[in-house]
This record gives sequence, structure tokens and C-alpha cells, in this order.
Amino acid sequence: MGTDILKAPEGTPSRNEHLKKESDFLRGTLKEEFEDRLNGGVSEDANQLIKFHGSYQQDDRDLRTERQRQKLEPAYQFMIRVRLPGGVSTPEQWLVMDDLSEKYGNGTLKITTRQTFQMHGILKWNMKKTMQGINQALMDTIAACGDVNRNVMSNSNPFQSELHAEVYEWAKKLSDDLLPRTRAYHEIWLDEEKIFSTPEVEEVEPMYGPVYLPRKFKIGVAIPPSNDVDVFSQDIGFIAIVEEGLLQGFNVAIGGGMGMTHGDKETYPQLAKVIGFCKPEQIYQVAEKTITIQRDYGNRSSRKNARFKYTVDRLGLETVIEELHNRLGWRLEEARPYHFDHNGDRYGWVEGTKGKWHYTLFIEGGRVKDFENLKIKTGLREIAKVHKGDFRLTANQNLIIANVSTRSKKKINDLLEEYGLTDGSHFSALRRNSMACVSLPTCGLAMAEAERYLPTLIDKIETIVDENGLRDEEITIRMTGCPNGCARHALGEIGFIGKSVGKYNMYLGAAFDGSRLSKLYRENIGEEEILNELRVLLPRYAKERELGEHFGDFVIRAGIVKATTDGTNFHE
Ligand code: SRM
Ligand code: SF4
Repeated sequence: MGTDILKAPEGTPSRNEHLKKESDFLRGTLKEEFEDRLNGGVSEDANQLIKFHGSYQQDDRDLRTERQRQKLEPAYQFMIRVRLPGGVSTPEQWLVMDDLSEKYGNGTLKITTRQTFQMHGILKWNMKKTMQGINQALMDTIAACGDVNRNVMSNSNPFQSELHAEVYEWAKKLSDDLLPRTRAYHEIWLDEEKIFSTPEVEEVEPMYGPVYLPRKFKIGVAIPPSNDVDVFSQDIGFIAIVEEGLLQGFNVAIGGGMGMTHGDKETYPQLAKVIGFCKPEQIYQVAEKTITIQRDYGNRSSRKNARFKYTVDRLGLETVIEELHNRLGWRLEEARPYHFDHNGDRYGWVEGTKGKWHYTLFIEGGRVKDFENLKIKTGLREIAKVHKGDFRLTANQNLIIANVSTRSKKKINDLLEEYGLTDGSHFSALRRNSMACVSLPTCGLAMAEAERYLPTLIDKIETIVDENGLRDEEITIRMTGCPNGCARHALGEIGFIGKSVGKYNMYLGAAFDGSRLSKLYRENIGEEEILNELRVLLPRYAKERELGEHFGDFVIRAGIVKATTDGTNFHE
């Protein structure tokens, strides 16, 4: 097949395309608007641009109706997302994030499903100080959101330490090298002098070009057998291939994504497909050339259909592979064998190499906060003060206290005990495999609760789990407040997507290793109906399952839902 059939969909470019083009490489009116003290918010255009700088304008939705009633402007505030490749943070960086969230945020931190920190509730006038604080701690928020390559994920559990470190370095390099080149961020937030102010010095974005990508772009790197980063949900997934303990290179998978729109079958979650193998030193070139294919042929008129997964499905996988080979000037090798066995976290202490220990802590919904009975934030602050290793934020919203020496292990253990921080082993395995997106009250797109509701729903499901002897049975359960899929709902063996307050679509049948999407099982149901369904499904699973059979596989074998074999048949 020739590549002459390659073209981008026709249609008027969306408003965002115009905005990017006119933004002077992502500057727009951000500087002026953030200096303006007259109101707490910024214009819609500035709100679109600020995403490229790692932030969103939001308003507290718990207060929205009351403020409308009082004819007040929404309670504007900002969310900041840090770029933290592979989720690795030093204890010093942890302490800075903790401090900034107390000073300028809402006092909590969110560990996101892409292994980074989010801070909510920052007022406009505190944005610059917060950004500067993050930068002083040698982190940044560049391209944490926006139509660019986002935070690169990497397998978080460092138990295979040397290998993990090597893979992490590739992930970090990818994240750094794929950053936009514009100095807008440094000028606006860090007061860097504008160097492109004279006509003789022309600013360029060598890879992205002046209009950046049609949509966000995501990359994740997995080390089998752990698929904790949900490698098939990424625009590009790299699967580390290890032979005789040595990293040989990566299988390359392209075209994954989770988002969709209720009632629009032209939108669907999709899994990335493995297209070949590359050597470690080729990883950047593969990512760069793939991104340029999306840059050139992605849909720039409809943002709903603009992700790379739709570009791949529209052009055809073979055509995209051929185009990639043409752009590379060489061909990927044949994909090598690999095997995943789970996409969750492995909790508790594990011993790595060189006498280092790693403790995976269960943090429900990734919310680092002092609850009335559980002082997670204070406990972690005390640990960060004495910890000599590092922290790893996981893709399942948990935290690994990593690289603890045998000598320091007791001290860390004592602090964990003192603050009641645990690996969650006193909970059901279902809860330990749960994930919920932020949703209300900060997410502007939320249709129903997720993070604030899933724990109480699980309280009730745990009763059914216990009655059926399934307490230690690992079943992944994920909830999102809308179909955008921020907690990768379509890869949960039990998945919920918010439809309206208290109502969810229920999905079943995803694979435990993240290799198969789920299928719609019940539409628009509330808590009682959810529990009634599980009162039938879980006992059947307990009685009828085969040895070692996961819940997601069981519901398909038992004919409860059809298997989704490709994103394009997700809605069938
Ligand atoms: Fe997400 C938009 C939160 C991971 C798909 N996501 C949002 C926004 C910014 C809402 C908005 O646009 O106004 C949410 C902010 C809520 C808040 O108050 O903080 C939001 N997404 C999150 C986080 C914080 C969820 C969490 O609880 O951890 C995750 C931050 C990740 C990070 O650190 O970068 C998060 N979002 C994801 C993932 C999971 C992943 O990447 O592994 C997905 C599905 C994968 C994918 O991209 O296909 C995801 N978020 C979306 C989408 C749908 C994108 C699509 O093209 O299909 C949107 C909406 C959009 O882009 O228009 C969205
Ligand atoms: Fe918001 Fe929807 Fe993402 Fe949840 S899934 S954080 S509700 S955009």
C-alpha cells in the first residue's frame, strides 16, 4: 500500500487550532491575565493555553449553585499538574509539594493515574509562586496537559532495580526530549527574559510546529510481567524486552486511548497494537516519528475524534506502520515475546538488589490528605523527613517508599505503624485493586462522583465479597465520573462510568493484565441496582470459576458479556 493515501480529515480547523496558531508559541495573554488582580479567573482562551503549562482553571462545583444563586462569579481556582517522568520524586521534592499544597492549595495532594502530583484549589494570585516553588525543587509542569506529549509513565516497582533504573532513564529522556521548545513557560512563570523579541531571532518548534498536535499524546513504558502503566491504553506503549537479565529493547505498541463520549459511537476506548521491536537507543526516534504522523494526519477539525487512536483506525494500522518505516528510514524488527500477568500494584515490602527495600503503600483514590482517623499527609511528611531513598508514584494512584536500606527499614516501618499507613492487607483485594478519578468537586467535566464515592460503594460490595469467600480474590474495579476515562475504566474488570448524579453505566469483562477492554453490562443504574447485580455475579463467580480464572475472563466464559476484541466493537 502506498503512503499517497495519507491525508488528514477535511473540515474547518477547530477553535483550539486557531488559538494555538495565534498564541505566539503558547504565550497568548497569559502573562497579562495572571498579573490582573481584578478577578479570580482568566478568559476561556487563556484557560485553553494554560493547559500546555500544566494547569487548568476550575471552580469548586460544591459551591457552584449557591454562588449562582448569590449572583457571584464561580469560585475560580486552579489545578496544577507536575511533570514527573516515571513518577520518581525525591523526599525533598515530596516535602516541597506538601508545603506548597498547604500554603497555596487545598491542603491535599492527588497522586494521579499517570504517576504524578496534582494540586487543587490554587488562587490566581498564588499561581506564579506555586510554579516557582515547583521549579526550585527541580520539577516542572511543562506539557503536563495540552496538545503535546504528556508525562511519560514507567513501571514503578523498582524490585528489579538495575533494570528498572535503566528503563526509567529511557522514559525520563523521552519525556525531556519530547518537550515543546518554546520559552513561554520560563517567561511567564519564571520571569525569564524574552529572547525571541527581535525579528532576527526566530522561534521554532522543530517537532511540533506552530500548531502543536491535534490533541494530547501519551507514552508509557512497561516492564513485564507488570503492566501497571496500562501500556495498551497509551498512544505509544513501549514494552521492555529483557533477555538473560539484560534490556534488549522495546516492543512498540501504538494507538491506544480510553476516552469516549456517551451516546457517540464514533468515539470509543481502544487498545494499542504491538507493531514491532526497537533497540533502546532507537526509542526516541520511534516516538518522534510516530508523533509527527499524528501531527500531520490527525483530525484538527473535531477534537472528539482527534486522538491518535482514531488516526490509526482511519488510516489503517498497516499504512501507519509503513509511514513510520518511511519516516524512520529503517524498519522495526519483529516484536519479541512478552507476558503480562497484572496491571495493578504489588503491595508491602519487597527486597530489591543491593540490600534495598521498597514498600508499596495503599492510598485509596490517590488522595494524600489528613483524614479524621488517618493522617496520611502528616505520616508521609514525617517519613519524607527521614527517608534517604526516593518515592515512586504509581499508575494505580499508590505510593512506593523506595530504596530503603536495611538499616533504615525499621525506622520507616515504625513511622508507617505510628500513622496507621499500610499496604491495605486488612482490606479486600478488590479495594486494593480499585481506582477512581478525581471527579467532583474540582473536575469541570464530571457527571457523577468517583473518588469521593467509590470507597463507600466498596464498603457495601465488600459485604458481598466476604459472604462469598472472595476477600483475597484480586478483581480490578475502576470508576470515573464521566466517559473520559481518567481512571482507565475500560480496563477495570468491573468498571463504572458516571452518567448523572448517582447513576453509572456498569462495564464488565476487561482482562486482569490490561490486554482486553470491557463491555457495557448495565446502563444508567444507581447504587441499589449495582449491588443487586453484584449479589448475583459474585456468588456465581465464587461457585463456577475455574482454577485461577479471573473475574473478567469468567464473565465472558459464562456468557454474561461478550468479549470486546477491539475498540471498534466496544459498543456492540
Ligand atoms: Fe484525564 C480531562 C484528571 C488521567 C482522559 N482529566 C481531565 C481533566 C483535566 C478535566 C478537564 O479537562 O477539565 C481532569 C481534571 C480533574 C481534576 O479536578 O483534577 C482530569 N486525568 C485526570 C487525572 C488527575 C485523574 C486521576 O484521578 O488521577 C489523571 C491525571 C493524569 C496525569 O497525571 O497526567 C488523568 N485522563 C487520564 C487518563 C489515564 C491515563 O492517561 O493513563 C485518561 C485516559 C487515557 C487517554 O487519554 O485516552 C484521561 N482526561 C481524559 C480525557 C479524554 C481524552 C480523550 O481524548 O479521549 C479528558 C477530556 C479531554 O481531554 O477533553 C480528560
Ligand atoms: Fe473528570 Fe471525567 Fe476525568 Fe473523572 S474521568 S477526572 S470526571 S474528566
